[in-house]
Amino acid sequence: NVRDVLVFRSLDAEQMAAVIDTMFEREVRANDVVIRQGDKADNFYVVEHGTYEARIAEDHRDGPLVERVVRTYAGAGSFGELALLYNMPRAATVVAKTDGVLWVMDRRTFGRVVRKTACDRRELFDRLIGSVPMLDALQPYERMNLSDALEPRYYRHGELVFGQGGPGDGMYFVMRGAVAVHVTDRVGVRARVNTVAEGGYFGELALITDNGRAASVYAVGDVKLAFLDVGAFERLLGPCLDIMKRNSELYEQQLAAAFGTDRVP
Ligand code: 1OR
Repeated sequence: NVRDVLVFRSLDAEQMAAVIDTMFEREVRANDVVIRQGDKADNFYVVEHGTYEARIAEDHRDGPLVERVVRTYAGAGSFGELALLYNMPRAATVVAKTDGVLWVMDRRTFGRVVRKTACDRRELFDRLIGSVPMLDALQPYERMNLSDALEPRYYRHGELVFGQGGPGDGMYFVMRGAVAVHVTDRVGVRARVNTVAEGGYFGELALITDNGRAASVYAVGDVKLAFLDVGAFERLLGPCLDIMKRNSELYEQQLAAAFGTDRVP
């Protein structure tokens, strides 16, 4: 569970070992309030067992204070990073819905080991995330989680990013340079069907359709990509699925333009 924590993704193996070493277990009972909105932050929590609810109290000027459930953690996930990363009061209340077990990291260790690398990574991907129109579908908090999960990857001109027919292990965003998309049809005719430039994305289709890669992708110039693995894709990009599906309808037209409508692979 600790290894799946998004905010730990930026740590190297040594830092990861140090993190695991300092964490301790805490048992909780159903209805325990683990975090109270507005409080000063003490700990960061990783779910080992149990179900937890994050709720945000909203001010309605006249009516009563209404608490809205914004997120449920069922046996997995982590919470309490926000206030520690940005030195703010707790943004939400987190309550245990069942008995459970949490892994706890205290504020000092979080500050010492996690904060700097996690903030650097968020900064690294901030501009990218702001420049991809599809990601407007995410809330600010969801966008932050996305930057924890992204991983920079570098390619030289002409280098293969992935080959047609290969497995769909994740998707990519273009941070610098561009990529060329090539398709080979059944009789072996090969055509360049598309170019994806800065701010664009590719490799999502195999994740949506569960088929292999529909095309080969090559770097054009020196290229920097941000890779999102399929697990994080499924956890984080739900709100963008419809947009990706709609956009993928354009691929049919690109294929038709490259191969002719009667010979689409
Ligand atoms: P914290 O340290 O502020 C409360 O303590 C925790 O609840 C917070 O870190 C997050 O780990 C977690 N907005 C803010 N915090 C959230 C949210 C959230 N969901 C979970 N937490 N959302 C935005 C609501 C407008 C929900 C997004 C799905």
